[in-house]
Amino acid sequence: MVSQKQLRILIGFFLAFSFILSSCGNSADTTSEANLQETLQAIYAMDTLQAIEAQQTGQAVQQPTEEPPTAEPPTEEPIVQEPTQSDFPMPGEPPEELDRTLEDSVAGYTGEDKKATQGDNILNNLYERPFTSREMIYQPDLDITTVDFGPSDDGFYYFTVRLYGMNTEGGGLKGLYGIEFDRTLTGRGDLLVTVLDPQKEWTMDGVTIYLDDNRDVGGLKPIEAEAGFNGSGYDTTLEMDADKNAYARIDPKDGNAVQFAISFPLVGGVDQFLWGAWADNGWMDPTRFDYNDSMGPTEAGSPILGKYYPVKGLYNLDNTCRLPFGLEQTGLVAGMCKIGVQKEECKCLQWYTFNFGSTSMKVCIRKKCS
Ligand SMILES: [Ca+2]
Ligand SMILES: [Ca+2]
Ligand SMILES: [Ca+2]
Repeated sequence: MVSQKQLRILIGFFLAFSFILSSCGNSADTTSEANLQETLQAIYAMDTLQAIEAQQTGQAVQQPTEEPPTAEPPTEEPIVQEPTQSDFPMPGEPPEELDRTLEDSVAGYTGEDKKATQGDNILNNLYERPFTSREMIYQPDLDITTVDFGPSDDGFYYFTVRLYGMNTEGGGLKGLYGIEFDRTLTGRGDLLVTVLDPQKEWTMDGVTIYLDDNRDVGGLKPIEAEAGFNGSGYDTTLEMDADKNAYARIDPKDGNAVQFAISFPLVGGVDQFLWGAWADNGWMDPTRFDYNDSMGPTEAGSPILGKYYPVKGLYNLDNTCRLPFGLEQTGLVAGMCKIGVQKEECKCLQWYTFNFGSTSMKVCIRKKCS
């Protein structure tokens, strides 16, 4: 192929030659018209070359995008190794030997009759109302029947919250389920671990840890109703880390039960606390705890036949009283279960010391009561 440079020289030479011929004036056989035609063709050829060059120039501008990427290494950014869930200790199976099993009232026995007969006392923040508002349609996946509890030597407290049945529309457990702790033994809840949409395997997905920075859960008188108290309830959520974490799942042996594994360090360096359970598909709003400080019985209604029946403003809700761990069940602390009070003496058979950071804590994981 003729290069651009060679083509340019040829055309230039042709132009010069044409000019000489046309300027001789003695070309008897060559008409000036023919010379003019040749000159025009040469100019046309030059224009075409310029057009090609212009086009190639344009392509040259675009070429960088078609060139292969430079071999320069990408700028190296410092890699921050964030601990991931896979780095955290995972729960195993709940201990075979439980510390306690809490038995809640069961609205399911009279659910079809659109009522509960016991276990609901809004004045004491105790609920047994797994019913829709006003229509009183029973919700089995919100009716807690029992809660198994036991600490394990893998560093987790295990809870199994058993419900009366699955959701009547599509199955599964559709509520917000939670375990609430009172670690100051005052009736004031101070730690709430909830799960929404529990999965088949242990996971932190859907699990939220609530704290109460300004300690106003329960208002001025925890557990006792103070309708109109305008507090912030559980106002903070805690980001989990390798020590302080919680997992949830559906009990692999019972599709009607949700399980929690809550790490010892999350509960904190305490070996005494009260715990209770929640099932909620109504307000689902821990910033309004205690719920009976947000709404009184007239507005909230009641599942028990009487003056306040039926359930109205506070609905689709069940909870339990609280059982003690590491202390005697006197029934004297607000919120502590008054039924099933343990009168026997208990002795710890096996202690477990759990170290995290510079802190260590001792938990009785096996006891014998006489
Ligand atoms: Ca209850
Ligand atoms: Ca119940
Ligand atoms: Ca209160």
